[in-house]
Amino acid sequence: MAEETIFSKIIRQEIATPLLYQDELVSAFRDIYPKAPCHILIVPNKLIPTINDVKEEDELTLGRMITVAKKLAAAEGIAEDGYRLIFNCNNDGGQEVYHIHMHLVGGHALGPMLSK
Ligand code: DGP
Repeated sequence: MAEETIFSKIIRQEIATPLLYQDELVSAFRDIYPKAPCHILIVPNKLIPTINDVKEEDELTLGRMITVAKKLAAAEGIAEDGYRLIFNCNNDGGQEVYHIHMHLVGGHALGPMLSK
């Protein structure tokens, strides 16, 4: 059994992080350490520790994460200028919270995709 993270508590609203979106599959809330003017995390309600743990049965949830990202980008007013969607996986990918999440970042030009 994978261990729950702080994200499960946010999803269940056991801690007071405002939700920007929630449905039966996914939730979204602002990143606590924003790396850009807009930095939102879109997470499956179900605990999936890493992208390596994704199963075919999760495809609907993963697709929903993208359609929710699209809607939130429009709501944030950054859709036309553009934004970036990021999944980090495990140590080399820089993953810190082991409950998969898609970062929606934008609000200014983000520059090169990777930097060290
Ligand atoms: P990653 O490195 O991809 O695992 O990103 C984890 C992100 O989660 C990081 O940008 C900071 C954010 N984060 C960690 N703890 C919390 C929290 O308690 N609340 C919120 N809103 N964001 C958090």
